[in-house]
Amino acid sequence: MGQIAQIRAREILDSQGNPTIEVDVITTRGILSRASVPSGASTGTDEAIELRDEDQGRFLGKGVLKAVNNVNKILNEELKGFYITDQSTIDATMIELDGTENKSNIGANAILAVSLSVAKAAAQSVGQPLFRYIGGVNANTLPIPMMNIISGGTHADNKLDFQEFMIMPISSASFVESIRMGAEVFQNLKLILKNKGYSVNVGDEGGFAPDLKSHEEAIEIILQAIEKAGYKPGEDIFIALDTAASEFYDKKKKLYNLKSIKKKLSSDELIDYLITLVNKYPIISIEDGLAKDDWQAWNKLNSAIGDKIQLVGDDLFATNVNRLIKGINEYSCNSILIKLNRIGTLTEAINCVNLAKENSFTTIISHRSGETEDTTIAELAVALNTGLIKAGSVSRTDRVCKYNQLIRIEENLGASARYLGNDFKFV
Ligand code: 2PG
Ligand code: MG
Repeated sequence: MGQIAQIRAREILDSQGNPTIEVDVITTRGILSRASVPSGASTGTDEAIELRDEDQGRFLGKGVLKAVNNVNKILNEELKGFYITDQSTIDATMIELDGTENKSNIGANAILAVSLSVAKAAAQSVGQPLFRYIGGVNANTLPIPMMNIISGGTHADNKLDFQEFMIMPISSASFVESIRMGAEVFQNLKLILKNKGYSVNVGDEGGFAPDLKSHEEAIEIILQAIEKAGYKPGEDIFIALDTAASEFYDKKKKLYNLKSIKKKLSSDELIDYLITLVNKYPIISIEDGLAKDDWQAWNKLNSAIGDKIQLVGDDLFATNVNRLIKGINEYSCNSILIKLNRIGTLTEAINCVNLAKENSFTTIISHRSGETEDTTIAELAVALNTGLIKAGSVSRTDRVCKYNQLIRIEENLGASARYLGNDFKFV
């Protein structure tokens, strides 16, 4: 198989113009692999720490030279000689070397970049695609793409409180067809927005960020675009929201400050508002409908509509297993968003997905708002048969590179490929 001969890190740029870390792993058999890590807007208390230099003289303090140095000095020295396929031992060794709960010593960004690069080198060493190496013979499910085509919240400079308005193509028989459907809706949405005099500039995740007046208007415009593209909302294509409610939650007053409707809502009122939207529109999934510390309200929302639609914990769980266990025990929701950089190693991410699945949660592999050209999340979605991926809109290469890789994976799988589509639990 070969062993680790050298690990080499460098500082590169992410899609938002911020520095991030890239790692090359070279094996004793001459294999070279490369992985880089993303970065997001929301950060929580229970997640792995992205190590930044805090040197205001470089990249406004966001440099990652400390993390680079930790890879080149510590991890390179300590991991040399490990068998490249010994992923779980390598990940466990890095966790031990770091010695903290949240990977703040070496940096979760440094550790994750090595972890992913090791997996890629191992896959190459055994001559298998990454999804097959990680997932084994049963890895064959292509995920439903959750495409963010209108942005609001902290991701945009408009009045929408909710962060993401997504579409989920369901009725197609293949992933490649679902991407076509999504792209057709996107192009029609562009025409409709233009006709209405709205901006069609795209935001961080490649979706539009028009200055719409309300969440309802955003949803209705998307429904129009779906129809204009020749599809039936609620049959061919469904709507998913990421309200990212922690971002507009006033923790002290326990109120949700919704600027778009000029109202401060209690948890119960926000739940009612979400239920009204679900009853009115073909919404099949809501992510972070409530704030991450509003646990009781999560249980209320889940009890009310958790049997009908997918309720996703993103900031709620921060891809943290302990928080997930609490959510399972308290019946808080029915789905988890998996962000690799919030947990920090491939092994832990796989364990988190497995725990969620064992408890009948759906699992969504997710990008971050700051991405790179790395397409590991596409491979992982198929490897773990999650059936769902969130990778942004159908524009900007940092987003579409994930979808394009899934198109290639589907082609590679040939007749054994399966698209989750209508088998999605909440259709
Ligand atoms: C989210 C993510 C990705 P960020 O909230 O789900 O869309 O955003 O990476 O900025 O946290
Ligand atoms: Mg989110």
